Amino acid sequence: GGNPHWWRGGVIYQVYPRSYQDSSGDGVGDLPGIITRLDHIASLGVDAIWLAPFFKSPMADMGYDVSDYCDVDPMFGSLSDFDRLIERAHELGLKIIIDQVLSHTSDKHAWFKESRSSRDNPKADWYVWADSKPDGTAPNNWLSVFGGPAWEWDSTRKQYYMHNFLASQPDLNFHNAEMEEALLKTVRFWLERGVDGFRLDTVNFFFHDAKLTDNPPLPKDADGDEFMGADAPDTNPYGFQDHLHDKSQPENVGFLKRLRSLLNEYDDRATVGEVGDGRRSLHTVAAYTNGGDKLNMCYTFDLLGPEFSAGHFRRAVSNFQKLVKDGWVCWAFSNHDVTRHVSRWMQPGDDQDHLARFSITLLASLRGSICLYQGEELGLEEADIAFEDLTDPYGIRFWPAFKGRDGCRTPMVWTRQAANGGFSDGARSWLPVPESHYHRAVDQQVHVTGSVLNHYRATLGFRKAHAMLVDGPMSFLDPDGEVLAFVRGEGTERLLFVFNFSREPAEWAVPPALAALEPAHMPGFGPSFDGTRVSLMGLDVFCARIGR
Ligand code: TEU
Repeated sequence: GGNPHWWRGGVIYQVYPRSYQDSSGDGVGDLPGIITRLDHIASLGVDAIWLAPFFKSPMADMGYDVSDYCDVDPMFGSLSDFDRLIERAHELGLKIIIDQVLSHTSDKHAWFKESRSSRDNPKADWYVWADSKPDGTAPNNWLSVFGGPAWEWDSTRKQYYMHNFLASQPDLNFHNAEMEEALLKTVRFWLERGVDGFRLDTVNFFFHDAKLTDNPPLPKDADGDEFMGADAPDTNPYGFQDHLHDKSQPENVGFLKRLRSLLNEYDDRATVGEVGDGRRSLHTVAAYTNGGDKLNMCYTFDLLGPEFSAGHFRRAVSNFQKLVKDGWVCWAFSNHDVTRHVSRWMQPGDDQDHLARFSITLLASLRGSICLYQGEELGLEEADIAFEDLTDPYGIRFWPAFKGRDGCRTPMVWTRQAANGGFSDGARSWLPVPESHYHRAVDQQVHVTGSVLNHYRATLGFRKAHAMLVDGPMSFLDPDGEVLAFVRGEGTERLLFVFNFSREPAEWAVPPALAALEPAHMPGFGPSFDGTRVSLMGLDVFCARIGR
């Protein structure tokens, strides 16, 4: 018997298969390569791995354009490689979560080929087709996240089809029950293969407004729950645009319930949805996770943006607590879509390793599950990629205003002295390994006390050893200020955390109610405590057990 709640408060490690380990020498990572690196992942003390897409795909959006949901792209290996990966991961006590890109397919998917062939084929309604306006223009003003209109003209059907992302990623029509059935069958395929759960891509984009209503211009600063995007220009690195296709349709909830029933036929499976829209994102998380009959948890982009301040974290986390009742959130600071967090948050004069240690200590103290992105355990910074080397269509389109997402997708660095940092022994890796990453390779850190890598292990170990960090309540002690102080846990099991976000030293007075503090040693941090006051350096952390 397993633990049905393994996901709740768990630590998920995201692997980007293209960039983890190449075993074939073609310069692209693959599943057999990942298998050889599972020991590294297990040594971090994480609970699960999220594998970004490895399905058959023309790779127009690096695998987020799937042409066959039930097969592995030959670039990444085979289904039997996948079976071996799951088996080995399970032996090591690691769960495997795979990425399901259900909102859209590739235009090379057999379903779309059929759908676009005529207006009356059996799959004619599986995608979102619409006639032009009488003047020949697109059906409405919806825009694609990746720029331009959300509509593409098809000369065979003489109709437009909708796409929230690239034109080569046509949107599936969730209003079609047969399509939904077919999609759920592909999900079952992976459940049968033994996956422990799913990361659901763009989960708030599944249904579209069937009336195809024009979007009004987005109001600026509409409500206090917006952390990002409120001052968005027409296009920004996070993809928010005026007239963005209206998402979070109410019908989504019904689909998520059907998906949950499917998962409930199997033991201990879980879902984490990606809510990729900053506007009202926490309301969406609440709608999708409260009640225990839809998604297990969601992640948002609230902590994946440029803001790094006590106020921002206090607001984001306490808004979540207000809205998300019995639902659950999964916090992340980095992923394959955003600038790596040390680069996002670094200020002149900051020590990169120290910022990396501060960040994971913060992340590991939060209520919710947490998600790490490969390479952050080495303190890797965003790579600067030359325009000639770009592969991300989103970056190629908006360069130089937005340089795209290649900078966080460069290969893992394993061995300082090896070609391509040990990622590939081929002549050339698909993205270059940045010169500045070599000295952070795993082999350079693994035996060094206090390295970022060992700090990650220690911090995740600390989280695991303190049950209240995994699932206990969280309460903030100050309404504002650059020091973020909170208590985790209740009764006799309580921990106090004090984070100084400022680069200047700070003093924090312990509230009289918190008696008998017993400081916990936090390696890498050096606050002093005289019984009533905590003196912190810039970017310092204090942690203490609270006595009775
Ligand atoms: O991302 C959805 C999403 O919201 C992103 O467009 C995000 O806003 C942007 O990447 C921030 O820079 C998912 C995947 O994570 C992403 O890699 C895919 O490109 C996208 O869906 C389309 O499938």
